Amino acid sequence: MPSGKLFNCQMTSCGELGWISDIKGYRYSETHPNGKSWIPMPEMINNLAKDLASQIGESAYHPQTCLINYYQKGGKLGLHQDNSEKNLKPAIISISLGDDAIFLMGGNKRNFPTQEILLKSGDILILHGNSRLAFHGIKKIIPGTSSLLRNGGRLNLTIRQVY
Ligand code: MD6
Ligand code: FE
Repeated sequence: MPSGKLFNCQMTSCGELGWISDIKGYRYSETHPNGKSWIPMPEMINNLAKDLASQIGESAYHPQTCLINYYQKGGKLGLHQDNSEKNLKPAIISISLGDDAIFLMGGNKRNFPTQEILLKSGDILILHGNSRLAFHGIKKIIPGTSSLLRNGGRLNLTIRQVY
């Protein structure tokens, strides 16, 4: 994180861009910090995202990157707003896999009340329209609630159109 602290989850990306974070801040980059291109976004993820976007009226959606978060026991993600995208209009589409998580859904200001939402493996959550810039986070992971992932934990895929 820009503060120098580490995230309480592991992150990488696939697609033409990837989301990175360091002392200089949060941004999208065409390359991994190791200098290599990100691996391509799997066609199945790309097609699923376009199909979901069209169901919420975003028929021109271009999935440019998928941020991959992996949480193990004790993993969490503080309340944040997804605002590193150059174009803040397109939806962000999230797919949860593996262990259950308690997602916190807030409002458009950090101090607005939050609501807990249980996200289970296979759940899709979309931030769009008025909720696109809502504050949200992961309060906790509930270990041992899914046998999908061989080594346990929770994977979250968030598909984004950046430009
Ligand atoms: C997670 N998700 O579910 C974290 N961001 O692990 C997010 O931060 C998120 O689910 C934007 C849109 C949907 C999300
Ligand atoms: Fe987010």
